[in-house]
Amino acid sequence: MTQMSATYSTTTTARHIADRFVNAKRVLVTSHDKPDGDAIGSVLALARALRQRGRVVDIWLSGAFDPVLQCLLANEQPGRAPEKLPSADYDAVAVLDTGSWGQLEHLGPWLRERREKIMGVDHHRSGDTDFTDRIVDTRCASCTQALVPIIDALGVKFDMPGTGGSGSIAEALFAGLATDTGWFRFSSADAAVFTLASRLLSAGVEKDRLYRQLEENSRPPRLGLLGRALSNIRWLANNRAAIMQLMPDDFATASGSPEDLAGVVNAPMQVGSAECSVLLSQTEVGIVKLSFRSKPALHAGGGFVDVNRMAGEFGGGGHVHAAGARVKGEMSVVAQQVAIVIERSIAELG
Ligand SMILES: [Mn+2]
Repeated sequence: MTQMSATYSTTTTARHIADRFVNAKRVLVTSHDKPDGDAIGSVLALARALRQRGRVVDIWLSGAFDPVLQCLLANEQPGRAPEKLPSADYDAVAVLDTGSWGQLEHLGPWLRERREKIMGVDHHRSGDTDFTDRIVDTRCASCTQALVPIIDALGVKFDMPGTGGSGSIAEALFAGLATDTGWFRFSSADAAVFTLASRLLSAGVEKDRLYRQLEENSRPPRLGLLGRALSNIRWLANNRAAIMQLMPDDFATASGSPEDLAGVVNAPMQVGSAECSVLLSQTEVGIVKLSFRSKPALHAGGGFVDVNRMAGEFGGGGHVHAAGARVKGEMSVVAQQVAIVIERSIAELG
């Protein structure tokens, strides 16, 4: 499980990581379970860069992911855990966008046996993996941003005009950067992010097409689930926090699945007083999935709800404004626990 750790930090240089990859004949590149846009963008960007350097690279993805992300894969056919585990001999393994064993459930045992071959690249604050060589750059808004110095050290030119089309390194980097910053809206989208975005757009990344493919490409059940979530919204702490719940019945009625939930947790953030939103969803008996979002209050000097910490109380984690957790228990009990944690966090904020 994710835990705050002072020792989860960079141990080496981008140059050293690049050299280790160049010295490997065959490389496996993977990321956390249920990969998001940044996880898949990171895996694709590094795999494409290493192939340009003549390495044989296999991509492995673990668990289900939002089907809209399929477009990023282009012609790529990644190995999929847990259905299948890698069987080739690898000289090096890259684990991207996570440093948490809890997020590596399906490939975890396979990875633990190859610990000395693994290099990690991440931008999260906390982690409990113990790979000797890793870059943990929490200043980066996405893992794809943290990969750029490594790709530069590989000597691969991903930002020349005309190198940013569909299936390119630049497109994969941009996809991670855009999705992890809420399309450049979150506070993490700083000057360095826009500088990188500019570099990628100059290469020819088609951001309008990517936006439509990634953000305006949901299936109808998403709206069904959004409607059902909004219909049971509960406001806490003077309308500063919202809780929504989706039960197996809701998924059945909407003909939806957890992959259709992308963005549903964000809806309450349209409300001015909302500083925190939590979506509780249940599709398996006895398991409640928690999704947290927060935004700073509008009033001057307002702090914000750290949902990474909040998710941590439920064995999960993420970022200060977006985090998640999986909890064993009944919906009504978990919802009550979440409400208590929210009330307390907001009371602490004042
Ligand atoms: Mn990320």
